[in-house]
Amino acid sequence: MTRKDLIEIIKKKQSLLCVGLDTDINKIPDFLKREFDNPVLEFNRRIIKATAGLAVAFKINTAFYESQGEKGWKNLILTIDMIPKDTFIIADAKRADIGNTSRMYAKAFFEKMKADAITIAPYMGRDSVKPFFDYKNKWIIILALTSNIGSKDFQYLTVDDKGTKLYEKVLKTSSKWGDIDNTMFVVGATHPEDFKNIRKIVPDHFLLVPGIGAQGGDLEQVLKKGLNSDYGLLINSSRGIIYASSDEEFDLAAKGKALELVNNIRKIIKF
Ligand code: OMP
Repeated sequence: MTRKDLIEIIKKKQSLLCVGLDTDINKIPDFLKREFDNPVLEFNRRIIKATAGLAVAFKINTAFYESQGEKGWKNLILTIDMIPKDTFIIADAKRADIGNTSRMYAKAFFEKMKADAITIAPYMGRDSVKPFFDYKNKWIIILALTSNIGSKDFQYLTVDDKGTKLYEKVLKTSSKWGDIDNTMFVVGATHPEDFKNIRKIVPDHFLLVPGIGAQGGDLEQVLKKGLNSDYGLLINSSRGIIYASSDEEFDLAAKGKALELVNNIRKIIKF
């Protein structure tokens, strides 16, 4: 998907929402497990159907599928097949390795799985990310400032005598590896105070922002400080949407939560 296509979808749906399909077999409604051979796929089917009109993107965290072995991997591919074409698909796999291996990861997620984007850990540097850029109209989403408490362990450490923080260095260096048409950055909504600074370093890139909902991130501050002239933000919520209810109408409850988030976005942005 191109940047132009993504912006068109944002305008059409009047939304920045990314729904996270972090589908945990232990958290889905019991009735699905009683009534369906493949309850995970049925859960995803209903969540996708209920929220696709509001979701610009779906983010599939591969851990929830890989943990289920062969069936999980199949469900990952079958889930992607169910997602409507006018939606950006993110494989949240947090990969990157020596170039020879990254080429195989790129093939797995961009060719076999047909994701539009993959999340990437930048620790191994340029050559570990380069193979992902060989795919036209595919996106690399680089971890910059993550939403978790442990983000403070390394990401705020200073790396030179000018006081540059590690996450700033990641943004400055890796933004030159690709361009605004194929690179995004992960910035957690739990760090609203850093968005202004991040926008000084990468004013034009899209940011994938997890941490809204279950992790308590600040949506209003993220929007006020993080928006750019092309919107430039995808706001992810996983548990806060997909586990809104465990009764038979869980999909309607998920749609309600998605709409609540989208309405909060629409209060601040005029599409
Ligand atoms: P919820 O907290 O349930 O909304 O889920 C957040 C999702 O975003 C999970 O799939 C996480 O793995 C992912 N995530 C973070 O929570 N924090 C980050 O810094 C980065 C990600 C990510 O790359 O998506």
